[in-house]
Formats: sequence, C-alpha cells, structure tokens
Amino acid sequence: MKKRNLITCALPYANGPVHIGHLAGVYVPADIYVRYLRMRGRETLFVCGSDEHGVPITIAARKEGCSPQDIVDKYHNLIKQSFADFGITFDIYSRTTSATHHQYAADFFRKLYDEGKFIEKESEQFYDPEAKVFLADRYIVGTCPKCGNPDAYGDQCEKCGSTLSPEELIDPHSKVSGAEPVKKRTKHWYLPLDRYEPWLREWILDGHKEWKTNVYGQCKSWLDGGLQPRAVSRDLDWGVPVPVEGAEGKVLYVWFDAPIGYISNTIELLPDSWEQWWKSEDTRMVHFIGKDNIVFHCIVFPSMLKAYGDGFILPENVPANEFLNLEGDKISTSKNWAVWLHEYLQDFPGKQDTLRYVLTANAPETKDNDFTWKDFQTRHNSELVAIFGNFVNRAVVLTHKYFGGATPAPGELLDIDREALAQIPLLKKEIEENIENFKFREALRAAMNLARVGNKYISDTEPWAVAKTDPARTATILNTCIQITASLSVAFAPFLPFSVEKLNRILAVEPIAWDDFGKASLIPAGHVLNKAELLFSKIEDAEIEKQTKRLDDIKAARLA
Ligand code: B3M
Ligand code: ZN
Repeated sequence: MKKRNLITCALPYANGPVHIGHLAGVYVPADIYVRYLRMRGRETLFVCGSDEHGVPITIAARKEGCSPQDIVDKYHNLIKQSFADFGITFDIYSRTTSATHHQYAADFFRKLYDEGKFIEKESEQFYDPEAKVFLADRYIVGTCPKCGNPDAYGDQCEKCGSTLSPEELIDPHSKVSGAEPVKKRTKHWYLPLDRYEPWLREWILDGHKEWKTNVYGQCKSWLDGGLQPRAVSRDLDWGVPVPVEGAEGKVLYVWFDAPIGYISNTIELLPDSWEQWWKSEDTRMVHFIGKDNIVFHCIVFPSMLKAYGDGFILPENVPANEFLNLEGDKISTSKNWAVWLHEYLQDFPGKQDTLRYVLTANAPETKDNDFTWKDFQTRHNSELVAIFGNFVNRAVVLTHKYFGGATPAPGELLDIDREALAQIPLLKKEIEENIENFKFREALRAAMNLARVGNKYISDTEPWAVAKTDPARTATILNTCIQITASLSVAFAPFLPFSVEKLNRILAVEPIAWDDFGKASLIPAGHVLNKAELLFSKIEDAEIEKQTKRLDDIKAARLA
C-alpha cells in the first residue's frame, strides 16, 4: 500500500455559488473518502480551491457590471464558506488568482515552451472590431438556424440543444459590444495530444481497467476518436499571461492553468515539502470530479504532466460521478434551477448532515440521479430520525432511566445479543470495502443497516418491559445497545460528521478510532453517559412545501 494519499476535488468556477449538484458529485464523496483515510491513519492531503479564470468569470463580471476580480472575490469567499459549513475538510482551499499560482502556472508553461513541447499555429478567430477583443464562441450570439431561438450561443443553442459553430448563427453579433464579429488572424500554442496517444492508450486502456466504467468508457471513446493538438492559450485579458515575448493580450487557457492549481495550492500550503506529494512513487493521487471534466483529468492534464516529466506522478484513479438533476430537470446556474448551499442552510440550519446523507444515499455514482424534496424529507424522517436517531435515543434514555446513565455491566449473552453484536464486524467490513472502491452509496447503506440492527434489537428485546422483572437481563440488553451505539459513532463518522460529534458528546467519549470499531466492548461498564439529545428532528411538510413552491415559482417565471 502506498504511503500517502493526495486527494483533489475539481476546482469550482468562482462565477456563482455552489449547489447540491456540486456537493453530490464531487465534494461530499471526496470528503467521505478523506475522513475515512484519516481515520484509518493513512497520511492524506486534501487539496482544492477556486477556479477563477476563464470566460465564464468575465461573462459574469459583465453581467453584474463589475470587474472579474470583484466576481471572483465575492464567489470565492462564498464558496469557501459553504464548503466549511458543510464540513468539507480541505487541507487547503486556495484560488487560481493567487500569486503562487500565477507564478507556478507561468513557470510550468515556460518549461514546456522552452523544451519545444508546444506547437505554434496561426489561425483565424472571431474578433470584435469595436471592443477590440477576440471572441470565444460563447461570446457570439445570434439566431439558431435550427429552431429560430434569437439568443443562441456560438457553440450551442440552449433552447433546442443543438451544437453550433459561430458560422451557423443567423445575424451573429458580439456579446461584448453588439458589433458583427469579423475574422482575424492570431497565434496560439498547442499541446500536441496526438503525440501522447500511444502512451495514453497503454496507461489507461491497458493499465486502468479498474476505473469506473463511465470514466474508462469516455477515455476510450476519446482515444478511439483520435486526439488533436489542443490550444493552451487564449486571446483574453483575464488569466495567467502567457510568459513569452510577443504574447501580449494572451493568457493561458483556463483548462491549462486550472489543474496546475492542484499543484500550486499544494505549494502554497507546503512550500518546502510539496514535492513529496507530487513527485513520489509513494503517493497515490485520486481526482474527484464530475463527468464533464473527465477528458481534462484523464487525458489533458496527464499529458501535461508527462510532457513536463521531472517525476510528476499521475492519478491512480479518477472516480467521476454522473450528474444530479433537481426535480426532474437539469441543474442550471444561469436558469437559477438549483438548491444553493448557502440558501439551504438558511432554511435548514444545523441540517448539513441531512443533505450529506440524502446526496450520498442517492448519489449519481453510476447514472444521473434526481433530487426531489419529497425524497429528501422521506429519507430524513424515516431513516435518520426513525432508525438511527430513534435507536440511539431509546438506548441512551433507557440507560438513564434504569441505571442513572452509567453503562451497565453485561451478564451472560444470549443468542439474540450475540447475533446483533456479530453484525458489527461484518458491516464494518462492508463499509470499508465499499469506501475503498468509491461506492459511497453502498457504504452508507451498510452504516444505516447497523442502525437497523440496533433498532430491531431493542424492539425485539424490549428492555422497557424486561426492566419490570429482570434488572440483570436489562443490564445486558442496554450494554449491548450502548456498544452498538458506539459502533454507529464510528460507522457514520465519514458521512455525518456533525451528528457524530453530537453523538460522541452524548456518549461522553472522544472520537472512537476506526481500528476499535468491531471490538467487543467499546464502552466500559460504569462509563457515565451525558443526557440524551435528539440527533435529528423531524422535517415537517410545511418546510418542504416552501421549497417546492420556490421551485414552482421559478418555473412559472420562466414560462411567463
Ligand atoms: N472549474 C470546471 C467545472 O467546475 C472546472 C474544474 C477545474 S478542475 C481543474 O466543471
Ligand atoms: Zn435552437
């Protein structure tokens, strides 16, 4: 087993707040994984940050009438706060406008440039003669030739879904000034991906058959389609300036600089020891991303690292998820069709774990999945409240009632006790195997099954009835319940950190080590518990109706 784990999450664009789709696809699974690795005592570094360059940022700036820097300042801070609020435990959350990043990304480009790893090519690009800027396809709008939508983009019509090129638009005009775009020659640098194709085929198609089928399949179809040189610079005034003479007005393409952000953020955190993480065969790197980022993390970035050489490691796995929809429709920032994390917390204060739970239980691991408020409420009320919360509460309340809160010593165990306790190591193993294989949904189900075991056990043994006649048997039953409760505090720790913190407070214990999970007795007889508190409170229909009404209103406004 490799010594270190370098875990990265896709750097979110700082052009809007983060929503449940981000959380479900990337940040919650990565955080579960990292919490688990740390609990197992494996050295882990968890790196992320905001992606603050690229056309979307400049579009947002223009829309809000401010500078790109204002936009990224606003959203970087909001995003960073949301992640902290939801318990995502990055070791560093930095940003690609940082001085460290600008310097390192420029140096990275420069080394490849000096070593002749790029090709230089002139081509004709669309240009706005009034604003005097080159226009990315997204900056050119016009009428869709397929459906007549007057607001189609130069790369896509969002109304009918057609893929377009700017040439196809009727009456094309620049989003910047409204002028009609003209073609103008410009020079750019290209990374010749075709040169890396044989190596990529061997590395991925032969070497990583264990990757998730959606990831492997996308890589295979890119490789089978044949790779082309990819431009790594753009004519834009927002980004990392291309560090060569004669490149005024050009910046690194955002997808060239953003993945370098994983490295530069590590440098910012560990200026003296970052190479241990990036250039050691003893490091295992895993990228958590959404499916639209697969080609960049499996083909483009690895080719950049390979071109750079110097001992850079490659990812061992890229467990990309599919997409989460919201009430049957694609989540969309521009259409405001999303549940924003900062707004969620205003409506459901303290219920971070509920969202973490629902998004994991229903994670888009193998196919696109749908988030509905009804399912959210049901999972909360009938799983978190009725199974996990209910069991813990009964165990603790009864221990207070019959034993003054001191964990009673068990007597001789009956089959029913032994059978319940025997489930603990089995489910522990199931959680471990699933997490190690990035199957977080299954792992969470196993944790909840342990709560089911407890809930069934306490219902079957009825300590409240036995207590009337047999205090010794009651002691054994409640001891068993408290041991199961303590196991739940470990089982749920990677998934529900806030609830587990509360549970540990109730149990009056420090966080329990993963290695102790499954041992016969986690809580010694005589250990005094704190007073019971409810782990979860029920979510009422009115709270859900408020959310669905909000979405209905957005839909109605769109149609009006
Ligand atoms: N910002 C794209 C995205 O959020 C991009 C990820 C960069 S990871 C290096 O989909
Ligand atoms: Zn159209």
